[in-house]
Amino acid sequence: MDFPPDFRWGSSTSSYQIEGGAQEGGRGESIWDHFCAEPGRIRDGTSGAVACDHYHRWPQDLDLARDLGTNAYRFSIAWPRIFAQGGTGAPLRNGLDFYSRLVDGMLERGLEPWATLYHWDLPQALQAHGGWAQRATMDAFTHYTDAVTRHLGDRIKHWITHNEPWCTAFHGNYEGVHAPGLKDFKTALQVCHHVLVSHGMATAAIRANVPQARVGAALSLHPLKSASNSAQDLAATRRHDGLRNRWFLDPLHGRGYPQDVWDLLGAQAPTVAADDMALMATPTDFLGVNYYFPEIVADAPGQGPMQTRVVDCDQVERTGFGWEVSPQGMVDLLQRVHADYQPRAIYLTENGSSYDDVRTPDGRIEDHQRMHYLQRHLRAVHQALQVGVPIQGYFAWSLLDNFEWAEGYLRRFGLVYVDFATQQRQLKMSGQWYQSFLKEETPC
Ligand code: IFM
Repeated sequence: MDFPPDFRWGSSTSSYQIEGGAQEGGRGESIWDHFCAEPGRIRDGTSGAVACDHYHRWPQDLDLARDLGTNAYRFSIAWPRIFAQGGTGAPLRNGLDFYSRLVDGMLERGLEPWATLYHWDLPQALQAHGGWAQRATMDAFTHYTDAVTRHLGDRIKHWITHNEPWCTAFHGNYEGVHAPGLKDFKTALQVCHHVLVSHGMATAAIRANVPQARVGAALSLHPLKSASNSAQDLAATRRHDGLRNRWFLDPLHGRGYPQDVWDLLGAQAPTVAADDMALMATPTDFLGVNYYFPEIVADAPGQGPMQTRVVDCDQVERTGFGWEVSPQGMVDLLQRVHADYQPRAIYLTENGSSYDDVRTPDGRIEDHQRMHYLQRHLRAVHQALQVGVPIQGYFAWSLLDNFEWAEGYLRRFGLVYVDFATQQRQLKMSGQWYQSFLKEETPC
């Protein structure tokens, strides 16, 4: 199975999920440190304070990424390591130096660095002043972006402004299951708006500092199916798509917010300033797509902001996390995004699965299901490429088992198993398979 010769093959991680070292180098508190300390927020009562201790063990982790045979590595920068309070003063030298060493480590190992600027660890000091619901946070984010790109832009050419703005806004501020744990739809929409505008502001800052930068955002997108062919369910699916997918895709591609959703929001709609829509539409070089699962949608009067519900269908295959496994959904989604929006390039910036891994008596991790998941999704990428979708790379989520947000350490997504008691790493069978696939020894 042929993939383009310059295709990026990678794995993906994020700062709060792997770094640990929460007290080191002058790092400030993030909203996730704060959230995890509140009883009942995290299913197993843990936090990312130590996580994979990547802060100290990064050379070993980058060795693992290199040994997989990947040529790129996606990671994120912890904003509170660079600005402990998130303000507009001088950046923390220790934080910049940490990422500088990390990036040098990637380059020494033949891994192209792909940096995400915001993967959810907002400085708590900013949240104390309203966080992303305040426009000042957009300025602070631009200031942080400016400092980081001045320092690392000589070596990092690929920049992702935000990871999954949907989660930032709605998991964090409407459902209350992620930090900061609010449950207010209007706030969530305002947060979402500021995140999307700040994407444009940051893009300009990156371009100013980084010659030949390639910039994009990573969106969590879902292919949707209607629960039935009834007019009600079909209309509900369209509304659900409006908030889940088009609310992000449309403004980033210069179309403004989808009018049908805007009309439904009424007084909940965000406040939009004069230049906001133009900023959100700042041209990018690629779209990052994080694909996990499709959703089946039914009409549900009175339920949720779009009067829709996601139907649980027991006929489908699911991961250990309960997420539907649908490689065809990935093909459908990629084709749809290409047809409707024509981004210059698409990267699968995340895709992966969580299962309960167990060691065999002789100590191996035989994660057949994850391996099979990976194989089928790589075939789906290939299928989408063959019908003309401009996919230029695939980043498996995740290199390592890590802190899975509200689920704590109960969900393992890694190609590498982490024993959190000893911090021992061990390549799983899925990781071995990816390795042999990348060496072109095994087809997918
Ligand atoms: O672990 C997360 C990641 O931080 C963002 N995308 C989805 C992953 C799995 O839930």
